[in-house]
Amino acid sequence: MYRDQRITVIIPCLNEEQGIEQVLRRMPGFVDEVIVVDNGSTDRTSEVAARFGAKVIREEVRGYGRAYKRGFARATGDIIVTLDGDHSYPPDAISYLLEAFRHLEVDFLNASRFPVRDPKAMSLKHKLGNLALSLVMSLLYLTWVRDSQSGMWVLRREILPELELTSDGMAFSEEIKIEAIRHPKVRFTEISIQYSSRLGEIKLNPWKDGFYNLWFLVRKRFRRRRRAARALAEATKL
Ligand SMILES: Nc1nc2c(ncn2[C@@H]2O[C@H](COP(=O)(O)OP(=O)(O)OP(=O)(O)O)[C@@H](O)[C@H]2O)c(=O)[nH]1
Ligand SMILES: [Mg+2]
Repeated sequence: MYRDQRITVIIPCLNEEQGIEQVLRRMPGFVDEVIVVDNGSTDRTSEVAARFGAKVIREEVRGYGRAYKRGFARATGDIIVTLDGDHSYPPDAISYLLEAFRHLEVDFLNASRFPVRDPKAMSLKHKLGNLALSLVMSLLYLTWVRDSQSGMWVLRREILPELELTSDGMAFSEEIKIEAIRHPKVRFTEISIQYSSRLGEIKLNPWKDGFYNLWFLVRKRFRRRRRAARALAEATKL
């Protein structure tokens, strides 16, 4: 419990036996529920996560978005906090994020990895890719988002049914932010955290995921519009 709110932490994992142990070791005591979504790992991720007190659920179909959707369906807390299983996001920043979430009176808080202080944490290629994606997203959706690809968020569980989450892959991270930004009743903001280099092997495919995420941003922006335009055309037909 954190200030009368039940806290659920959700961690999607694909072969993160090294990272998940460190993440769970550093999990603050006030967290009520830790859900590790094992996305078909072939290593000891599930055993390690269970040994360190997490509720382990499996999602056999691969995909970052798939894993989150499975985890969200099982979460019971009032507030959900997310992070990767690779120990790149700081579990000890959870109290700081929850305090900011409360003080800023928001429903969705994005933890930005920028500015990156540890030079080893992110390659120049990833920095530029992240910058490009965040710039495009900010322009398309008319809200300044410094880190559209961050995997650490704090959100109120009750907003989830309001969000239209279609992506099963890496684009899920930007999609959940877009949905939060566009929803008239969801208050969105962003603050910085410290990002470190991951443990274990990277699962992201930088070029493929990067270009796909760019395409997804644009498609989502105009698809809705087309639907809205069609609805307007229908409505004005008479
Ligand atoms: N890419 C990918 N990640 C998955 C999948 N299922 C779960 N994950 C987890 O989602 C998190 C994000 O993947 P990462 O490889 O860390 O991607 P990233 O954070 O963009 O890249 P890093 O900067 O290397 O951490 C990790 O905890 C993965 O284990 C999946 O099907 N694909
Ligand atoms: Mg990661």
